[in-house]
Amino acid sequence: MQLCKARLRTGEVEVGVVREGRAYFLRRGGTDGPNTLSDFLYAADPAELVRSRCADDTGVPLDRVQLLPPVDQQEVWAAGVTYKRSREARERESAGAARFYDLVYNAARPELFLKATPRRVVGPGAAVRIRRDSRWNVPEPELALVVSPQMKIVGYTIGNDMSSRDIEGENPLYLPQAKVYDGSCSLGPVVTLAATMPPPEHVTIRLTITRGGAVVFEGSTSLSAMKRSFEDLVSWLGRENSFPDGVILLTGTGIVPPDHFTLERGDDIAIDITNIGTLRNWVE
Ligand code: DO4
Ligand code: MG
Repeated sequence: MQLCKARLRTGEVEVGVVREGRAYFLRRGGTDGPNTLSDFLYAADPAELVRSRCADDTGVPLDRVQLLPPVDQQEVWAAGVTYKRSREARERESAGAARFYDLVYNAARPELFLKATPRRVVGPGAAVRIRRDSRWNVPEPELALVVSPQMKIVGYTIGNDMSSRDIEGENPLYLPQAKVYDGSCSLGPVVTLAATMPPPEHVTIRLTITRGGAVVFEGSTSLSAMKRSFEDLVSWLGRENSFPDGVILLTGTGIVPPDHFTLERGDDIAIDITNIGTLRNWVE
């Protein structure tokens, strides 16, 4: 089962269940809720609550609504160097600090960083940004975990951890500037409920970058190439850290374009993940 958050032509924001290219909006519950996407996702039985709130109508084609990023008040965090490909790329870009990437890849404690606040997140079809003070930028296609305030993984969505490789490579202490800026994160198009997600070995992540109608980069990886388990990442994230609104956790990238590649303004980025869909953005 997949849920979305959408803005209608009237300007109203609704939560919907997505089936065969249509969104079926869910009846709100007034002052007691459920009202927000989080209310549905964090319910004891999200699928049952969705079924009980689904209006008996014909729904709306998805291309007639503006899909919003599936985030309410949550912070977005990210894990890093969880795939060998990411470790290797970082070792090359950060000659002076290469050994730290090898250390973190093999350590028990993962790299975790605050990636975005909701205001910095864009949704499907919107523009992600590259920093004006950077020359080397890439998208990072990542599976995103939707985690409840009780630190339970309730769903999955697609995340793009936009990164400035020259800033990160110059000095690892610049990581927050390489990673966190306006329009640096994209999420969507839907949240697939945890119970309906296939096991990692059956999940493929694909990245396609198109420039002026021509594909300039294509890559894919299997989720099973990830070094750490989701549960391990979530348990480290929850150490000495509470998330009353829940949290979104990007799980790291296993796809890095070759070192000569950088994004340009106007590029189209499509990230496809099995059983979630395709998150498309353009670069501003
Ligand atoms: O250490 C830098 C960031 C790593 C990252 O974002 C990733 O591996 O996806
Ligand atoms: Mg990343």
